[in-house]
Amino acid sequence: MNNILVTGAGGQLGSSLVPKLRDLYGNSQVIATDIRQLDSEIAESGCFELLDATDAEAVGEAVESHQVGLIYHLAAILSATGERDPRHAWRINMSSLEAVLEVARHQGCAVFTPSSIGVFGSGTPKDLTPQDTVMQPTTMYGITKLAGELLCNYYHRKFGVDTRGVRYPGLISHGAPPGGGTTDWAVDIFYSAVEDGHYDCFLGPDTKLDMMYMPDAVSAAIAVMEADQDALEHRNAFNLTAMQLTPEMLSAEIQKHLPGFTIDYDIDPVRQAIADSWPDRIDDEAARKEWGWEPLFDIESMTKDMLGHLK
Ligand code: AKB
Repeated sequence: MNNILVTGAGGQLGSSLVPKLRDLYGNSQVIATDIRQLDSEIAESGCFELLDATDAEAVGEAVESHQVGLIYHLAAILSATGERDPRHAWRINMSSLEAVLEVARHQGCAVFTPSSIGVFGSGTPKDLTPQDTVMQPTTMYGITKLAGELLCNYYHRKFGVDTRGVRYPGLISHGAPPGGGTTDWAVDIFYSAVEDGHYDCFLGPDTKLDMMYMPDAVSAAIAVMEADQDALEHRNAFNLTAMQLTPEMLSAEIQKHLPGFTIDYDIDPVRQAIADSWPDRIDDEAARKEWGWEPLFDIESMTKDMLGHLK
């Protein structure tokens, strides 16, 4: 098998995906890359390289020298950070994807690119949001993710590149922290619960969003790339969800384990507006049908596991 290269390996998803890929395919088969030096296990358990994913020449050299056949392109600016500097978000998200796709086209690699529930916006049905529906994102992050889905479809149709991807909901994990997302509250709440017994949430108590526990997100990224090509109709933008959470629901679940835990609300209008523009619950039937997607974790099992790790 050809080797696998991961961009943004030190991020929230990459830091869980790389160890799993190394377990499955071997330490030396998985080349972890990031724009910054990592001092985590990822840098020590296999090959690690500094790589700016917006630099097509550097990506090309890394792919060629390591005989890479599959790129997991995870490097991206998330929704809340993207609103602070939208031009930067556009530049990083689009130029890195373009660089990776061009390299894949010339060197015959498959590409996994995570999209997001951030592609939805005003006019999208909020409950059981269909796979194919109105898409008018209001954030720069959502715009880049939607443009990315279309660009990946284009590279597949026009140049035959094997591009695939999923629309992730908010990801909950106890590894590397998320960096500047709107769904970060669902990670922060656990750390604050364990450290301080209290959390000040930046979204309102009833704000409902799709979420997923990291082990399911990692399995999905691997499963969609291993799926039979011929069975895939949607390729680059599979809706995926595992649970729908509000801050009130998750704090009640945490209180079952930590009865003294309290929550207050200190709403950030920017992130609240982003959350309000996203669906309450997306329909992931296409992923279930086309490549057998099925999450293992729900709110109860995820909360127990998270607290077990953090405590
Ligand atoms: C974010 O909040 O920006 C991300 C996402 C849902 O894509 N976690």
